[in-house]
Amino acid sequence: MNTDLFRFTKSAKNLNAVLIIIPMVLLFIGVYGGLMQTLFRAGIIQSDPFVGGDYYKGLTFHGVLNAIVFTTFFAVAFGNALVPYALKKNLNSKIAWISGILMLVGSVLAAVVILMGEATVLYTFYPPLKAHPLFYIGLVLLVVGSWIAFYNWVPMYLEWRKENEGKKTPLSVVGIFTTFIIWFIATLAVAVEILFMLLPWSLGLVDEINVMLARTLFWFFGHPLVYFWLLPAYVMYYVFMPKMAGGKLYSDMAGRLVFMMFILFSIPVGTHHQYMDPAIGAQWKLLHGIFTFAVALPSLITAFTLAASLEHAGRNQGGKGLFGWMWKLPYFKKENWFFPYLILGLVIFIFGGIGGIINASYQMNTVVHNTAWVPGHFHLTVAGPVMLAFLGGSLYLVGQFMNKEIRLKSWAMISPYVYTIGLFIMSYGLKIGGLKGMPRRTNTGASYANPDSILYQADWMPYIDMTVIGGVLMFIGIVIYITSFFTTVFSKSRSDDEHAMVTFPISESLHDEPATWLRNFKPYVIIAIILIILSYTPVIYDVIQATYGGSVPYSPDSPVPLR
Ligand code: HAS
Repeated sequence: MNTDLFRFTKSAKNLNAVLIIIPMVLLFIGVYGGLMQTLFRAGIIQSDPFVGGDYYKGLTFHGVLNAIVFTTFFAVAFGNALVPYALKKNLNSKIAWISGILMLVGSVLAAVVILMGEATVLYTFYPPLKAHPLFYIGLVLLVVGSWIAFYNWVPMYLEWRKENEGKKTPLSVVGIFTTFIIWFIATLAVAVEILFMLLPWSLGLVDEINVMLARTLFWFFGHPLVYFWLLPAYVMYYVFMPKMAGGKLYSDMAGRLVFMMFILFSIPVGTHHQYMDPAIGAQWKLLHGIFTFAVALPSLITAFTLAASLEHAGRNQGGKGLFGWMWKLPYFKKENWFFPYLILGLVIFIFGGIGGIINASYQMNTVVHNTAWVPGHFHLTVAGPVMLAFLGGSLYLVGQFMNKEIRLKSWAMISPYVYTIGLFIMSYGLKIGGLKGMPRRTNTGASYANPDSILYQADWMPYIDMTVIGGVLMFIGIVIYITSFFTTVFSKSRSDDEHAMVTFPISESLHDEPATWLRNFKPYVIIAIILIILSYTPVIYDVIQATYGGSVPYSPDSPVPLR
């Protein structure tokens, strides 16, 4: 039997297809919202036909659908696919469907409430901006659904370990479990924020809310959230990409070390988003700053390991000299349409990562915080490597789970190039505009970009224009992708037995070190909990000490309280 193929049950295949297709529709609406943002900010349009004239409603819709809904669905579908595949065990479809349905109901609920204008709170849902209770309930359902998906994989893993004593857990499973261990710990804080603070306040059971405490709990969740986005992409880089490039993963141990380091350092860093917030002592901000530099280390290890893997692949194919191997990689091979999604994401991440390290440096942060530089940074991370890997991954998964041949492969291959060019132009505009003081989350269309306004800033105009050009190109890239995606979805299925099976391009490793000290999650989870307690206890203590009373609700469009 070919061990590269695995037969999923029909129910598991249908579920995974649904988990990819429905969020893809939502993503497309969210991406359209992104295009509207750039046009709004440039003053080109005054009103988005979909959300009316409300800039902040559009921004909330764009952020929640793209950054929270699409990513969570993809991570779950990816886990539902890779864990059973790598362990060669069947998914419990009933539990998986329960998780999927909860996620779907939650996301649709949140999206509808946003569209009704009842949850204009942006993707960070900071109080004192207040949403309708159903928005928070929608988010809770989405998160609980994703937890259930994770618990569904645990018995399979334990059973596999019992049957395969002494064997290394497949790297893909290590990566997926790392992603969801981080997600589970991080979402506990946001669950406390929602259940004990936001919901009672939104239901009118209490009048005021402690804004600083809510922000702190949010960022306890919010920074690890970025690694919840990034790690499925890392799984694709480590597990799929070397094989697609025609080589092997340079070091299996490096991959395992990277994932364990993320467990240790992803969480005790959230205060770097609050460097400019009062109520938290400078020494605790310094501690979180140090851990932030620690969490950049696994990405630096990744940069070298993947570069070595790609070099190995390029040399395998006859690449010579110092850089000759680079030209041997399959950048423009239609049959290898997935590779560009990964390699372009990596190139983008060089710049996204450098920006992150700048943000993490306290003094630099004072220059860039709350300016357009920050969206510049996060478009080079979550909208770059993460989005591209998830788009490539979604097309691959839908082909596998619906037994389809990928259609319009040249379109699928060209889309990430168009998107990446647009992304670089847009992010450059945001970053340089930010350095010149252009604020983030501000409806510049109505003010800064309007020559009749007293707030008009001629200095920012070239950069605002760059965001428009880049944003339009990114949108075109996505349209090209969506065309290939839905042409594939609606094409005729392949019915032969081999195509009813699922396969993934799993790379072998060049150096397959035993790395016995990296085989068990437990010690890393325990150390992570200790680091979290050490770093967050004084922060929470400071916040509670320094704040008293609370805030009544506000709306972003109105300077007066809602009541
Ligand atoms: Fe960040 C703000 C610091 C990574 C996302 N970040 C944000 C926000 C988001 C976000 C969404 O310290 C805004 C939140 C908001 O709404 O307010 N970030 C960092 C640091 C890293 C980092 C130190 N961020 C990410 C990732 C994200 C993300 C990943 C999403 C997925 N970030 C910050 C800070 C702030 C912040 C502050 C607060 C700013 C403020 O004031 O508001 C690090 O993890 C980055 C490490 C990365 C590297 C790069 C490694 C390079 C690789 C590529 C290798 C390339 C190869 C290709 C091999 C060191 C792996 C070779 C090419 C060939 C052709 C062969």
